[in-house]
Amino acid sequence: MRRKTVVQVGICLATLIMVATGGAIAEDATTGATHEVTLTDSGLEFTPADITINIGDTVYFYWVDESMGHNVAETDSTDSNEYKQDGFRSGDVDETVHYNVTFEDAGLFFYVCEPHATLDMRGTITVIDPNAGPLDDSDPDDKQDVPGFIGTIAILSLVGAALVVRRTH
Ligand SMILES: [Cu+2]
Repeated sequence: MRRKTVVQVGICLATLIMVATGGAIAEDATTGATHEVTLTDSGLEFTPADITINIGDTVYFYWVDESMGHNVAETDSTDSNEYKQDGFRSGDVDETVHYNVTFEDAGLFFYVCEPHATLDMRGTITVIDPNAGPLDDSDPDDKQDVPGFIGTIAILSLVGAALVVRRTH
């Protein structure tokens, strides 16, 4: 009876570790973090103007009671001042704006403040897929080692449980 309990605990532990590992991987895939972009004191620059985020993350553009009205409008390229058809856009210029955009696709996105585009009031958002692997090759095995290691522990737990089962017979 006691041995049976040990087996059950072993299997439970192995299952828990595997579930926990799977959960951690899933969490990495959709972080859903929010990144704030606001205006500098001059009110004529976005800050941070260039950000890198993960797929599924949200960029929160905001400013409150600015002396001038601003907006956010996606453009085609880093030197375009024209709103890109069907791109993201916060709406008409306003002294106070709270605007969220969630990015579901990897890529490089450009935006301007429409009335101040000619003053170079613009920014970029680089959206990366965290599961596509590292951008550089500095630590290519880093991420794979962790689940591999935990997976090994899970398997060892199962083997241990199986050994206990065998001994009881
Ligand atoms: Cu502006």
